[in-house]
Amino acid sequence: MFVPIVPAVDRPSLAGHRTVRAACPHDCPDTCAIRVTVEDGRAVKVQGDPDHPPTHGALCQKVSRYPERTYHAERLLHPLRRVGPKGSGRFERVSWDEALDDIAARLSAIAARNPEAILPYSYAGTMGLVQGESIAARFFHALGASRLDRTICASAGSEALTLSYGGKVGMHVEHFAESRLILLWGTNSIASNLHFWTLVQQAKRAGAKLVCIDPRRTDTADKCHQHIALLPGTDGALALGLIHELVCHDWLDHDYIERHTADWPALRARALQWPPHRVAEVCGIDAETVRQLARDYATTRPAAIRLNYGMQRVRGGGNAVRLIAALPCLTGAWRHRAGGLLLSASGWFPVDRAALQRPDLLAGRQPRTLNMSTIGDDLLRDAAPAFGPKVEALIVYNSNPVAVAPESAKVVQGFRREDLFTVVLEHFQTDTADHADYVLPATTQLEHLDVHTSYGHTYALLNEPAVAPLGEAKPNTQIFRELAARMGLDHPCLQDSDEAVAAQAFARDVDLGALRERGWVKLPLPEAPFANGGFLTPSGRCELDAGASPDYLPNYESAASDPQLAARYPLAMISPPARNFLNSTFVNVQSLRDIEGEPLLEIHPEDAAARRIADGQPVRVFNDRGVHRCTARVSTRARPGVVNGLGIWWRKFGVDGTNVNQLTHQRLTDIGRAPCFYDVLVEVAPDAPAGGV
Ligand SMILES: Nc1nc2c(c(=O)[nH]1)N[C@H]1C(S)=C(S)[C@@H](COP(=O)(O)OP(=O)(O)OC[C@H]3O[C@@H](n4cnc5c(=O)[nH]c(N)nc54)[C@H](O)[C@@H]3O)O[C@H]1N2
Ligand SMILES: Nc1nc2c(c(=O)[nH]1)N[C@H]1C(S)=C(S)[C@@H](COP(=O)(O)OP(=O)(O)OC[C@H]3O[C@@H](n4cnc5c(=O)[nH]c(N)nc54)[C@H](O)[C@@H]3O)O[C@H]1N2
Ligand SMILES: [Mo]
Repeated sequence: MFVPIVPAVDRPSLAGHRTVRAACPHDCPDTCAIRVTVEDGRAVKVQGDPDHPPTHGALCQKVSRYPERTYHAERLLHPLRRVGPKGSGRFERVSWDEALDDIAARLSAIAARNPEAILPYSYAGTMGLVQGESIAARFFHALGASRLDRTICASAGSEALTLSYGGKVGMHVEHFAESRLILLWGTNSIASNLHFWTLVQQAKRAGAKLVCIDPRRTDTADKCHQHIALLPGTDGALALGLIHELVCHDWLDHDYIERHTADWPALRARALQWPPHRVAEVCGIDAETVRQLARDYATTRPAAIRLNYGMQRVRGGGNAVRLIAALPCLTGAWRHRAGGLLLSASGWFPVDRAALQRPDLLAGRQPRTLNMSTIGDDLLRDAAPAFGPKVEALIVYNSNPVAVAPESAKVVQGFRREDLFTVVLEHFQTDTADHADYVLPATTQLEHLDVHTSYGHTYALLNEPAVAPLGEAKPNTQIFRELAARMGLDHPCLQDSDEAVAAQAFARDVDLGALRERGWVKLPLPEAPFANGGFLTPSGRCELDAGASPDYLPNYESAASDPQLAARYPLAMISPPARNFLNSTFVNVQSLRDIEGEPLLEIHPEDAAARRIADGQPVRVFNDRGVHRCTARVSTRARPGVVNGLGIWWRKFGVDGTNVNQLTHQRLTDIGRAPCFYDVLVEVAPDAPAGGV
């Protein structure tokens, strides 16, 4: 059990000076262990924990600015009530009692008619198990509110991996340092997984070859030995081509395939239809590149694949993950601890979700589930038998959907509905908070307790509160506890303290004593998890072809699927994260925004010349869903035929109050019902004469 919280002190206390153990809350695979220096009740510095192996004493540039973000002059410190029209961002200060009484009354009235008209909307603003889906989930379950399918980031890859391996599991990240070949597949590690990059450099120094597979020439691609700039959404075809070569050259580990996989003949037959020249045509690369990659992969031991979520944000993203996940089973790469694949490690953690979220509070009710990735359409839907009631109330926490959800024009239209009652728990006046009826100030990671897992390493972490809540801010948990009490939801678990919730988070294996003492604890797992098979599927084998049989699926928006659309909008657009933002978090931290500059669109010199676009020129990026204005960066970071709009800017910082999601759509991936942010066609045109503005 947890002892009551007294912020941990791990150094002899100078006058008013102490160090608190914390964890980075952000949606990033690194989940760093942090030490916070507190002087006279104020957090003055955050540093990476030198003892935590994945963090090894270093924080990224963004998170090293966490105090700047926390003490930001625009931090929300009091509850606010809307006074202007929806979306105007005009609010007045109110007391907590006024705000919570009114919110409770409004929600109770809706719940009395139909609780499913109330929808929670949350994602991973904090990845904490306590400030994420614990008391909040209990509150919505007790109400019988609509449920939310949390698909906006990773569900295509996660569900695909679960079909193949039985869970979101893979290599220990540390062992990449010993790999001899590393494929960085759909990931810009230097930007999005910096601590992994340190391990890659160790491997490189020891002689490993690094291959980056990414349509964009990222910083990461620049530092690898080889960069394969395939067209977005063609990874499944590349994987099939590699399997083709493994078969044709008999670079297969027959013993591993025989003992630890299922349905190999079906996958083998499909792959034989993908000779390198066909793959090359689909992917927009050379056939020789496919042959060489297959040879390198098959003949270098140990060979490891760092797959990341960048490549699954397309129609065929789930299938592509399954095809890539087959590779280390076919060559037996899993036999070595430095071989195999890592997409996510989160499935290794024994998180007790039922204890945290208490689905039993539904008491037999089965409210509908709405997909967060189609929030634009769903907010605009009327009541219908297949849909259920119109959404009348939306409670947003840990997310900024107006900026991050696809097809923003519809999302904004939905959020502007005068008959929608919206409550937003936030640190800042985001694009979403601008559309709230009430904005409630939430605490940051420095001000609340939490426990964390990671999707990029295998250590559980603790976050102790370092300082008292700023202003009148409250933890998400506290806000939901108080709302529950006001609404007469009286199950005792709705009043569990944060300490109690933290103690309920892990079912086993996590020694809370050690967590408290050191701030982190490594999970007890085998070093080479699938050296002898033992996948988490019911059969214990890697399911190569079960379920929806994996195949290459061209993008929704591509010449292959829709030639007429491709004729009008010939450029594919991807919108990967900017290095100095974390999705839309940190966009309002001036020092970081200064580094990113302004919303940019990278375009290849040939594509720019064909459109008379000069570097630095304002451009219009458009398709049938809208127009987004930004500045052209003419650069070979973009490959011909593909433009890169780095995200995710707040709309209100955009030239015309839009961001890249003005152009994205709400169609969903093959597996996992996820958005297809990188499966988009656009055209680009100058917005003003070159040299103008
Ligand atoms: N600095 C920073 N770090 C972050 C984030 C951030 O916003 N900023 N976001 C965090 C979050 S929420 C997540 S989910 C992770 C994401 O982590 P990753 O999945 O590693 O995401 P990215 O770094 O965006 O890598 C995506 C890369 O995939 C490339 N890509 C796009 N389409 C394709 C494709 O079809 N095929 C292939 N092979 N590559 C493609 C992009 O050009 C980009 O370089 O990062 C986390 N870390
Ligand atoms: N075009 C395009 N769109 C994308 C992506 C892309 O690559 N391209 N990436 C997608 C991905 S991978 C993801 S994960 C999503 C991310 O989408 P979101 O999960 O919405 O992430 P953020 O934009 O970082 O917004 C998180 C918000 O939570 C708030 N927050 C943080 N901690 C707390 C807390 O303790 N309490 C409360 N109440 N609030 C808190 C932060 O202030 C921030 O405004 O975006 C997706 N959207
Ligand atoms: Mo994400």
